[in-house]
Amino acid sequence: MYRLYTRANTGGFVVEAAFALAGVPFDQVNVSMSDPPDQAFLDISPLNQVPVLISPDGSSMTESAAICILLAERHPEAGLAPAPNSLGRADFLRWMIFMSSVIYPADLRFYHAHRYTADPRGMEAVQMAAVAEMDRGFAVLDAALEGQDWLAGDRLSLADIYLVMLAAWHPQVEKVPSAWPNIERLWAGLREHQVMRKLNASHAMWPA
Ligand SMILES: N[C@@H](CCC(=O)N[C@@H](CS)C(=O)NCC(=O)O)C(=O)O
Repeated sequence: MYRLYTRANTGGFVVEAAFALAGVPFDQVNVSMSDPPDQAFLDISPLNQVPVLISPDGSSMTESAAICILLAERHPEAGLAPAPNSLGRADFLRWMIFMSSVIYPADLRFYHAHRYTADPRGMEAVQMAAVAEMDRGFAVLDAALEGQDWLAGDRLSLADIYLVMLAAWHPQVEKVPSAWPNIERLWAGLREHQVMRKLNASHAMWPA
């Protein structure tokens, strides 16, 4: 059985969604932010971050996008991602990496600004630049969704859920509908999705 180290309102959200959509059982371990960090957890997550996936063979991995791609690959029957060699595959890989390497780190710079400057007076500037970078990324994704129901391929994939997760973390979330209407359209649909509703009940990513 898989084990997932996760926490409410974190990148564990999209991985939990993957398991739920695939109907794959997993052992959920809710990790609290501990200070100092727990050594046993650092052994599997050197940066003390969730999510962490432990596979049935005992191996562990971090990185939300990589975990999503792996689960989609291991459970192809669930259609968590466009199939390899299908038309949407390149978009799926492209946008998963884009989101995890451009927008997610900008969230970290906003929410952990003290890590990104040695000058406490610089924190506000770090946060402002982080929001600007998020906004640049969301504009690219909104344009990619123009005239399309889904970010990759012709059906819901983990890329769409990843995007909605990041949108929900935007520190100025109220601007999403007017700034990025295509993202808002996608999100509006997913708010009604049974699996998302159930997950949101425990993660409280957005108002129910
Ligand atoms: N690149 C990692 C980032 C994971 C990450 O930053 N997780 C956050 C929660 S959303 C965390 O555990 N933060 C605690 C910390 O950085 O101290 C991924 O995509 O999984």
